[in-house]
This record gives sequence, C-alpha cells and structure tokens, in this order.
Amino acid sequence: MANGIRALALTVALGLPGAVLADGDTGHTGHAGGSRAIDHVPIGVVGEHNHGAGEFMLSYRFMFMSMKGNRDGTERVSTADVLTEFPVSPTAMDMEMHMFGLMWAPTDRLTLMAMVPYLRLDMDHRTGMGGSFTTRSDGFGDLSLSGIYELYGGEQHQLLLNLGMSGPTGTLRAADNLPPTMGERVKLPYPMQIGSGTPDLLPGLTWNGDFGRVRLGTQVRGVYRIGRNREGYRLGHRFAATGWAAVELCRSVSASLRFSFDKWKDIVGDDDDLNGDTVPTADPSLRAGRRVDAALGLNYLVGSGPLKGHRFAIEVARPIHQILDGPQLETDWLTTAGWQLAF
Ligand SMILES: [Cu+2]
Repeated sequence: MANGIRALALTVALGLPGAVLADGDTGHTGHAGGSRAIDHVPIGVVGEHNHGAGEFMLSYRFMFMSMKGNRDGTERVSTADVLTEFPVSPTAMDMEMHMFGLMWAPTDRLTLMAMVPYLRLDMDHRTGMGGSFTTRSDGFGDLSLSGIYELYGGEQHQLLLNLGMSGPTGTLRAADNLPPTMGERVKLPYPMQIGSGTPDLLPGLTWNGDFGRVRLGTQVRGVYRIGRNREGYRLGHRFAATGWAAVELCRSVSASLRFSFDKWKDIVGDDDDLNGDTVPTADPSLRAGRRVDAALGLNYLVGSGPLKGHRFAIEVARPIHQILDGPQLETDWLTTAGWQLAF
C-alpha cells in the first residue's frame, strides 16, 4: 500500500499523463473520471469523457420518458380539440429505452464508443367515435459508433471533440393491430418507429471544468441525418445543448443540477403508408419542437467491497419550457438510471 501511495505521489509529481493509478483505481484520464463520484458527470449526459489508453468501460442506462396530453406552441390542447381536426388523437406515450454501451481507448487522447438502444414504445389514443386503443412497438434501435478526441486536457479544463455516426439498424416498419381498422396490422406512425433509417452524423463538443469539489461542464451536440430512408423520408435534424454543475457530498456520492435545451425539426418527405389526415403523429409537418429541461442527479461510486469501482447513478428531469409544432404530445418526465464500470 505504501508503495502504491509512493508510486501515485511520484506519478502526480512527474505529471505523467494517463499513468496507471495505484491499488486498482479504475480512473479515467483528464477530469472526467476516477475514484470519486464527482469524477462522473450526470448520467443523462453521454460521450462527455475519455479514458486512458487501454481502458474499457461497460455501461447500461435505462431511460424512461412519460408524455401525457397534447400541446400546440406553448399552449395545451385538449383531446376534444385535437378530435375536431383529426379522427384519432394520441393521449399519452411512454418511451422505455435500454441503452448498452462499450468504450475503449486506443490512446490517451482518443476513446471509441459503441452504443445500441433497445426501445419499447406505448401510445394511447382516443377516437372521435368515443373509443380508445393502445399501440406498441419494440426492438433494437440504431447502432452508433463514435470517437471522443481530447482537443485540450489541462489541470482544470478539458475540451473534447465528439464525432460519431449511427447506422440504420432499427426498424422503420413497426406495426400493430388497430381497432379503427378492424384489428388489421397496420404500420405505426413516425414516433412509434424504432430507427431513423438514415445514416446520421453525431458531432459534439464537451467542456469539463474541475474546481475541486465542484465540477462544471457543458456539451453541445447535433444529429445530422443524411439522405432519405427506404420509406421515403428522413427525420428532422436535432440540436442539443446542456450545462451542469455537480458538487461532491462525500467521496462516493455527488449531486448535480443540469439544464438542457433540445431542438428538433420536422420530418422531410413522407411515408406513403401513413396518412397524416387520420392522426397528428402521422403528419410529417407536425413533428418539430423545442424544449428546456431541468434535471437533478445523484452519483454513487462504490468505494469498497466486491462492487468497488461500480458506478450507479440516477437523474430525473422535468421540462420547464416547451414549444411544439402541434398538436403533439408534450413531455412530462424523463428519468435516466444507469450503471458503469471501467476496467
Ligand atoms: Cu467511459
């Protein structure tokens, strides 16, 4: 142990970058990882850290998004109002996402990341005739591969460039039995589909600031979709910016407050199998929106025992502002819970 401390002290004194830490510390390089809970940013943020050469990380995130009621612009719209324009109105949607991730660093400056989501979607509807029904879809979504490159890594500040691409592995033909069509299996509208169907570019930039027991960070990222998918449309591009502040409560627990801004555009083109006159979710020009969320997070990094080094985290977000090109379902809650292990 004393040797370990001496080696660590020597490492620090010499300022060797990415040197192996003593006593099984599964640290990241830079400021984004290590043996304290505060070294990890809120679990809802992805691709915000890199690793030391040769290090791996496995992660699992469970995300749950609850949507209830429609909105047009900033105003709420009742189901009855939607039903004056469309024969069917969505009333609620639950989105469950299981996200599996693998990271590996070939060098101290470059970390590679692969992620694949498994999605489960549920949407409730009401019809103008007074009926109601639910549609469901599930499956593996689009696989993404990214590189996280450290542009700058100093004592206090770190700047990372994210560049990724996601492939069209998720289905665009999710279907379910619909009561309004006499129980026939029908292709589901755009928000119930699992994949984008296009190659999507995923650029981003992350800043991490280390102020001892307080950490700050920001990330901007985009989803830029290329071409059209096989069904004849492409989903709208997306832009997201987020900023967070985290404080160390003790070595193994940290808490965070985060704000995020999301903006997404309408669908370009359309799927011939969908009829935008029947339900707003099938209208490609009623998909755009903007949203600001506030999120509270908690990190727990196990400091000893058989689970030493495992990180468990949760973040709960609630929109504080949203403008939707509607009628469109509004978001009410977002929860992300996750587990990570670096080795
Ligand atoms: Cu990692």
